[in-house]
Amino acid sequence: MNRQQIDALVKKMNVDTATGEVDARVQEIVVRLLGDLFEAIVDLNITQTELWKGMEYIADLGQANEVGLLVPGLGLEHFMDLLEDAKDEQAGVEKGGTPRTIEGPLYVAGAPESVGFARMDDGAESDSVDTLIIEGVVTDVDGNIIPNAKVEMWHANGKGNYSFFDKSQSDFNLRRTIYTDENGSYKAQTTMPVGYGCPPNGPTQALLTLLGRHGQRPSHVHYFITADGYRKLTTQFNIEGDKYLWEDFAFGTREGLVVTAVDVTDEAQIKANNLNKPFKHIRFDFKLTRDTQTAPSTEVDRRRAQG
Ligand code: MBD
Ligand code: FE
Repeated sequence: MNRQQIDALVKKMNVDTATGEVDARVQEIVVRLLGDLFEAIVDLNITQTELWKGMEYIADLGQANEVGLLVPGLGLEHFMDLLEDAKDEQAGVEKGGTPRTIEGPLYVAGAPESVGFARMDDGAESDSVDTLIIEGVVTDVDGNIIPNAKVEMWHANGKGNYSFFDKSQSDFNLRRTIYTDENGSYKAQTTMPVGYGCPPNGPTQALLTLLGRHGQRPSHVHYFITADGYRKLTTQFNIEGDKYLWEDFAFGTREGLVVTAVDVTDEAQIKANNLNKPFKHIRFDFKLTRDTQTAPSTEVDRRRAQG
């Protein structure tokens, strides 16, 4: 069967059979994807057994709640970011903004809110994991400070696990919303994250393994930055020195999003931060692009956990 015959068949079965109201967009996408799939089945000689193994895989993926993990794992989420970058360029969005990168599957809405400063960790790892101070400013692309910007942060613990998904952690551990103060600054006291690894016995890792791939991410911290008059920024920083920094299975690491965690041993600085041991320090500033009539929306409507 050639593509023309395939398209005719898909149309006969899924367009001509419509007896109710049609969602034109859904129809357009389904018809296209079915045509592409049928064509791939022909080209690759995909057997009935292979088809059903694939369908069973999708079922398993949903049941394991790993759809949001496979999407970045296959590079689909990063691919969408690259397309958005190109759209921004085309639309003449101002240059110099902090790069976007993937949201990933582990955001939870409803984290505790504060202004200027938050402690993110519940103290459970105070003795086993380095303390980390993260601070920075939110500005426009010209460096003008943006007070009252909403800085949402989330990251893993010292085992690479995220609260809510890891029920051994307290509610909202390592998740906070900090509004920038009158100087456009935010500051967080937390613990050093360790890179995430896909559940070793889950369907995502099973497929990655068949592709000869690992399922590891470097140590990172996620952000949503929201401010009136600016475009919502979804991004993260990745920490220099991690073995997987440029081998992220989810392709989230980007130029401009790599930070160094600096060791601070100076007693005065330890005291100034109300700490009792050396800590690590990361500075991460944000430059937001102005929202305009022509700027593409950066809001993504997707299912997210509510804590
Ligand atoms: C993560 O922490 C993450 O950020 C992504 C993209 C995928 C899996 C776990
Ligand atoms: Fe993550």
